Amino acid sequence: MDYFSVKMRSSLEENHISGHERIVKVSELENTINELFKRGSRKSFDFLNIKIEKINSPILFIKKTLKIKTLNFNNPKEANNFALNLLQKETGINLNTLQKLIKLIHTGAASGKNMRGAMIVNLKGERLEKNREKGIRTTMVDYINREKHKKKLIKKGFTERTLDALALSTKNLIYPDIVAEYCISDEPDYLTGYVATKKYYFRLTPLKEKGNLFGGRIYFVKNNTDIDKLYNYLQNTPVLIEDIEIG
Ligand code: PML
Repeated sequence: MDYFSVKMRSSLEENHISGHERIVKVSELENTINELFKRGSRKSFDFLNIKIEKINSPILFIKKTLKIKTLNFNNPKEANNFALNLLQKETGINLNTLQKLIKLIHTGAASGKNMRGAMIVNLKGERLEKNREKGIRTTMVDYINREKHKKKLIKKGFTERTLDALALSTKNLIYPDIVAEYCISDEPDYLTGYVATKKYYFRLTPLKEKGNLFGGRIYFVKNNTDIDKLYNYLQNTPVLIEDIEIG
């Protein structure tokens, strides 16, 4: 069966406003384009681009996402302490180094601005991304029957952001060299973030302070990770997920 990648991005005065992508069958193209247009035009824009490309490389079909576990805390400090201890256990990186990396995400990791993509950190705590302002973006991932999964998640109190972040982190964590991920949203009122491990997607609330405009992701990778292969996988390998696992 033929699948197409559909990517939308919009901007205003060259500042990014909105971006989203899907992988769909030809029969779903028209609805998807309309949906992405609606999404991209919710806020003022002076540029909106929708790119449609047939996928020619083999698609990796994944049966289930990481298992979702939701944990609530009294404040971001408590949630981040949980995240730090979990990451320390998963990566072996000392707490002090982890704390510094996480602080960067909360305060603007690209010279005081948000990085566009994720930071890559090896198990010695060293940053490996090719460009520290841009970072790396995971793309080419979606669900089969996205609408069905979206409805299921929303009914259970999750959000569309959960749906997208869960797909992205599932693609990340099935890659053998990625050990864990840390994420907070750059949306100032979206306080739920997550730590993903090989098995779980730990949703942590609140992981950031209300009103904070900063956000981003850190991918923790093994020390001998081949960076070119990692970039190629994250950006170019199409992944379709069949089902969602709620713990
Ligand atoms: C969740 O609700 O599960 C956390 C989603 C984090 C979204 C990060 C983003 O805005 O991209």
